[in-house]
Amino acid sequence: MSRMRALRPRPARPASGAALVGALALTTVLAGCGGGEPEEESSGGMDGMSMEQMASMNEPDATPADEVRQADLAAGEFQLLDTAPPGSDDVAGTAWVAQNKKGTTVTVRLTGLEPGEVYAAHLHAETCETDDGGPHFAFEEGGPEVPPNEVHLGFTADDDGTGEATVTNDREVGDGAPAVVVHPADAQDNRLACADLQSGPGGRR
Ligand SMILES: [Cu+2]
Repeated sequence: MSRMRALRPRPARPASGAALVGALALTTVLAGCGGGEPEEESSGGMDGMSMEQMASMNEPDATPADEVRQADLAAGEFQLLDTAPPGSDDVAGTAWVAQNKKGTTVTVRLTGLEPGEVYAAHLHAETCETDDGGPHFAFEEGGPEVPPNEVHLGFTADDDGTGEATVTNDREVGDGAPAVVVHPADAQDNRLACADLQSGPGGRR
């Protein structure tokens, strides 16, 4: 089966100004979430990242995971976690992970978010049932806790409370990342929702 067409770019979809800025910033921002030095964590965001930097962990022109051809697709519905901040009851959404020889694409889409709020999402190494997803997935454990060794997404919720992000990584995560967790970017410990990834009925398509 040919995989040549996998991850072929599609025509750019309409993107918000913020998303475009984010795409430009992505090439220079590789700082990430989790495991930062304590003195850096006090500055608000993770590892001293600004909200803008976190919102830039997004490739709005990339083919979303659920549209990647010739890939193994897994998906999961987000479930609210007990650690979700008050007022999050309407949050719902889906995470998709597509993998093929060219690597991994992750897409999250959510509704019921706080308009204008910045969110982060990561691939996690445990299922939602186990410590709400456990630690971040890392290609090399003990390596840098930032992309490309981890898979981080960031986005700003639209006026209607919807949010979407897609990121790509040139390695396959295999079955090492069973869950995707969403956090408010300014409150990483308040895990908002978790999605257990299940392989789709169609498998590779
Ligand atoms: Cu996370």
